[in-house]
Amino acid sequence: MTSQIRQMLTQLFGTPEYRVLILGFDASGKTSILYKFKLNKFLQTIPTIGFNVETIKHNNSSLTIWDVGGCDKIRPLLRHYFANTKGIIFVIDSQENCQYRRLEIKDELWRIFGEETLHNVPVLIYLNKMDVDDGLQPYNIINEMKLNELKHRQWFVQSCSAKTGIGLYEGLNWLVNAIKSPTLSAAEYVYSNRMEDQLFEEKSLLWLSQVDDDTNEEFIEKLESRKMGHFDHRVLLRSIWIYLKTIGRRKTIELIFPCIKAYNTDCNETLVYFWIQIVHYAIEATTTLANDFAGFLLMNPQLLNEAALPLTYYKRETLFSDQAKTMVVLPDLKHLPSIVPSSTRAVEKPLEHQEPSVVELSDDDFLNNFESCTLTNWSHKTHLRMAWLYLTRNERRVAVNKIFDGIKNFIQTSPIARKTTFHFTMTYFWIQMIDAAIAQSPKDLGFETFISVNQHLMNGGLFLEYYTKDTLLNNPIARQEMVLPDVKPLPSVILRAKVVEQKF
Ligand SMILES: Nc1nc2c(ncn2[C@@H]2O[C@H](COP(=O)(O)OP(=O)(O)OP(=O)(O)O)[C@@H](O)[C@H]2O)c(=O)[nH]1
Ligand SMILES: [Mg+2]
Repeated sequence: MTSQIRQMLTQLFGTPEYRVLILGFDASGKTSILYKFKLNKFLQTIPTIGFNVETIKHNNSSLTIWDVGGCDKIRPLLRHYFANTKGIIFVIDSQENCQYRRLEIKDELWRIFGEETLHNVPVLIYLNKMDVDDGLQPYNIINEMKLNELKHRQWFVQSCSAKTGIGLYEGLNWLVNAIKSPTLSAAEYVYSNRMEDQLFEEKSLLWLSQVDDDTNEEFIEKLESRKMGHFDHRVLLRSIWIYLKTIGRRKTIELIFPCIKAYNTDCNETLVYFWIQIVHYAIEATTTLANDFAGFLLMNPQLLNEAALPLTYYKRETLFSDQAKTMVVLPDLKHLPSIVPSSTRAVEKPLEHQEPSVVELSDDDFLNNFESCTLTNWSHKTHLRMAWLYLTRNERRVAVNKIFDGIKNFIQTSPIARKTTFHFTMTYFWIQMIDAAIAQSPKDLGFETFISVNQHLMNGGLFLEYYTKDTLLNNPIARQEMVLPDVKPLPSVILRAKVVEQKF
């Protein structure tokens, strides 16, 4: 709806045009950024003598961007470019390790802030060259440039790389919105209507498919030593999730606020508390054994709805009131979900206390131990992992044979399985359920993530949705051969595979 209205207004009044200046010291990457926007290419540049000017279209606006060379001789002439400027992009090289030069940058920034003609003009600071390791982080810049002392000025620090393009559009989105809504703070910007559009959906999808290559411990270490390259909503959720699971709620609240404040000056206490509550609720409601955040998000994608979810509990004016920013205020649209800790929830127990052989062994070791009948655990989850491994590593017919033969062999040989007897239909039932879940899940998931997105498989009584007890359990024939379900048909993997083939 909002986008339709926007479209109509654009048709009536045309595309708004804004003049934006890119400033910053020499070689910080101004020209590279300009041409990454214009041509989507990382060009070989030479130091700019004079200026480059390009017009780009962004979010229904037209930006005329002036890139003025950063060398000392040109700087005093900059003033001539200031008139009618609606936004400033100031580029800082994140690899700038000379402290003296950083002091010069600070002086230059504050000189710009003091310019009469640039009064009220929003300033986006790009911390460029993030593709190179160990660079400065936004909080270094916020502290060193004393940005917190700025009054009556919208500003935003965005890590980026002209080389890879990362962060560039996030920054530009902020700038365009700040130009259009002069009173919007950085946090409010995220919750403004514009985030409800396609851009937001793309971001959510990206977050959902993101693979974390650091462990939870490494993540917390980076967070607490203030080495996190950026602090976005996904980072907030993951911090809360790890803290809640490891140190409990009271300590989470104690630790999370100083952390956020170190990275982001726009810390709205009510919002942070809101996310703690929502993540806590999701943990309680999700009986996942998996200890990976990506799996948790897959099961709770609503958490990524950074903009809309809080506004289903709070009126916008309440959430962004001065009071809500500095102390927790209660929601005025509906109650926050309440947390009733469940004593039976498996997730509370450390993973290693549950099923050591399932959790600790590598996939190869697990299968070797199964085949040599030395596995020390014969639980439902062990069955699932064994069948999942065969089905994901072999063609279906081969996998089914291996599972049938493997189980029979294990039952005959292993002392821990003596009490079990082989059940043909039951085995086939689980193979079918696991195969159907594999067909529906993203590829290349580890076992724990696979299980966390297919929690129904952990329900050992799932067969009762398909068979009556009499047909499956009290029926000797079902033990010897395949008996068809009498409640509803099993999911058909072959059919689904065909549909997928046709689509592509
Ligand atoms: N690795 C890396 N190098 C970058 C990046 N952005 C710019 N550079 C390099 O930094 C150098 C300077 O880039 P320019 O875009 O010319 O810098 P500038 O700020 O326009 O410099 P002046 O015109 O002299 O003021 C070039 O060698 C670029 O290739 C980046 O994101 N990553
Ligand atoms: Mg240049």
